[in-house]
Amino acid sequence: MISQDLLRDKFRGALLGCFLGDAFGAGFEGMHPDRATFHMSGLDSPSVHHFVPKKFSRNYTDDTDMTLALAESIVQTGGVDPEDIAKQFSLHCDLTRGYAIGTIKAVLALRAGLKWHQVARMVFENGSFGNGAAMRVSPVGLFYHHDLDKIQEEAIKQASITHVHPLGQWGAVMQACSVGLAVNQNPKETFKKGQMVTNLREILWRGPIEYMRALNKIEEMFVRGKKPEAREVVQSLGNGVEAHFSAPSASYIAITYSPDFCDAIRAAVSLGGDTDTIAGMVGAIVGAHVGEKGLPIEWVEQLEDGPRGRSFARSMADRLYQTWWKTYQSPSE
Ligand code: R7I
Ligand code: MG
Ligand code: MG
Repeated sequence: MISQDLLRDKFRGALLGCFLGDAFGAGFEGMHPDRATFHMSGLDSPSVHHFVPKKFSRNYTDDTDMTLALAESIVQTGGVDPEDIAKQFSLHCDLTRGYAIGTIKAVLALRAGLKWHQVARMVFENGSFGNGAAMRVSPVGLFYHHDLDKIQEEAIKQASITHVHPLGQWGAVMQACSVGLAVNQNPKETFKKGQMVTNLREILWRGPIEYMRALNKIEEMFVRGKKPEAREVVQSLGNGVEAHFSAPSASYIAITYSPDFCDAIRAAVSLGGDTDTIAGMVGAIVGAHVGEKGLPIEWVEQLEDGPRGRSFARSMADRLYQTWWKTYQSPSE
């Protein structure tokens, strides 16, 4: 049984972890894995473990922006309500923060008055398989951490506003389940790798085959034991903007490196490609494992702190935790 203090700290860890990974990763977007690896090399030694590289951007992008809007909606409605999420996206998404075309068009259409179920096929006729629904989904993993089946259902529901392609939706399921499973792990121990893969399999067999194939590859890498080079992880699992080429990489890196937050984020950035999103997803999973107390304070203090900056993200995590407590734990229930 997790204490209330620890659980609240885990909610904070996940949202700030997403923020950190997103901001840190944004400085390395689109890099080849060899170049990204070069930038990260040498920073894992104890004397420079918390060193903040110059290319570390302090500013969050769409990944954190949408995560906070989704969290706001769960707080407002006590669950996942697509109509309200669409309203929050419409009100809060700052489209200058590195959004991709599918989501930009969807948000603009919502602002123009279209309903939430009318906007997801405006750019891609089969729906987007981008990782936008996965990058923002950590609040769902936190809020339903006590029920993996519910995480699956609600992750898909929140995805369907912008991502109706099954690959886009199930990338969100994989990421949300990884966050939920991380909440339930002891922050003082490494992840129970075999257990994590088994639990993810129990959910992901229901979705597209790509995610089961990725889980097989993840398991093979665990069996081999030695941590592979970034280039090999990319060859095996991907580093792209597509949900199925990024959510599995994020889960793999988080499970492999947690509870060391700095090493996990550096390993994510070393993959190159969609670095803000993969590092943001890794940050959310590892943050849900170790809590804010397990995050490097030197890094957190660097983050922007404007109206929707790091203090806002921390208080959003607290409100999400309070909503969870009132919904599922309150003695008056
Ligand atoms: O998924 P989405 O919100 O993008 C998230 C990414 C993250 O890396 C963020 O950090 C930000 O940089 O953007 O936005 P979408 O436009 O729906 O999907 C992202 C991209 O995936 C698209 O712009 C396409 O390049 C690609 N994509 C597709 N390409 C061909 N056919 C997604 N769906 C399709 C498709 O059906
Ligand atoms: Mg981004
Ligand atoms: Mg990205």
